[in-house]
Amino acid sequence: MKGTNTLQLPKEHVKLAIQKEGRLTESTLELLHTAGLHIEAYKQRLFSSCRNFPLTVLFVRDDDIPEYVSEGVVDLGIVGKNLVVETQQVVEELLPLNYGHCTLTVAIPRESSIENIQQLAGRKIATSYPITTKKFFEEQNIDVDIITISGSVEVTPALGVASAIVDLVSTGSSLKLNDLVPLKTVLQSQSLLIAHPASVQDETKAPLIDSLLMRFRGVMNARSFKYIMMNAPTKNVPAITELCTGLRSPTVLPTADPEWVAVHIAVPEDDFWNIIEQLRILGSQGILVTPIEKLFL
Ligand code: PRT
Ligand code: ZN
Repeated sequence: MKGTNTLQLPKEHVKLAIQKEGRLTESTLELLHTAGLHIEAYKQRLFSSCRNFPLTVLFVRDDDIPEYVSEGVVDLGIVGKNLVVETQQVVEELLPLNYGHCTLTVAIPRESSIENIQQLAGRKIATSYPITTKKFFEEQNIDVDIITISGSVEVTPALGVASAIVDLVSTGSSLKLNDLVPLKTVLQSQSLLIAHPASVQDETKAPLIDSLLMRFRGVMNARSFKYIMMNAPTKNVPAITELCTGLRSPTVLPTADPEWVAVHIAVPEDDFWNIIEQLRILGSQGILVTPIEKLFL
């Protein structure tokens, strides 16, 4: 699109597949909503159009998302990395979305005499992730007998079906409940935005995908920073500036008292408490913390 046509919306929509009902659904819908994408009510529907962006959202089972994306049925998908790896579909991983965190883990009964994965050689391993599990043990040169189970993998050791399992773990309470303990991590997973490789090259779709990426990054950056306003002794501004990593220097504003300034900074959520402590040591007062709605770096 050029010149006077730039306001004209492209006819083609970008299609995004998300999980219809499950662990990723709520966070995914929240991400879309916070990114300013208004999706119509979806409960009974296969797909829904976005009111204010040329985007159509498809609601499907998460297992089908990697294949839909690799086949180009949809341009984009949001799905756990665990399924991207397991399904071995060719997709582009555009952006980790920082929710749906879990680990694919080898776990054994608490009472088991097994102490390391080498001792699993020749044993039966139950999993819903046979491909990832096979690859993992092959890479370690350990010959195991993999049994594919579609659900409730964690009960198989108690039933005598397997000596160990490979399953997703987040809080670990399911392992505990079944008297299992983790032995080794196979894969760290979180939800990912994935794309059909040709869609990111397509001249109509690529700018729309870029625009969605920019919005998602804006939401994610905002979540990982907090905005802090405070009064600080003027003499400590250099030390306060040093504390502030990641984003550009703090904004420093004069106050009626030349010995004091007002300082505004964005600090990373991960380091937030440490920075607050340091700011207090540096004599800052009236520290006001606010969430950031969107942040474009
Ligand atoms: O119906 P559909 O096929 O769409 O959904 P599903 O039932 O196959 O998937 P769902 O909704 O259970 O999970 C969707 C995605 O969430 C997974 O593919 C992972 O990427 C991610 N995820 C994050 C998890 C977990 N955490 C998780 N804990 N998926 C499954 N679990 C299981 C775990 O295996 C255990 O059985 O949840 C149970 C509780 O785990 P703990 O460790 O919290 O006790
Ligand atoms: Zn599934």
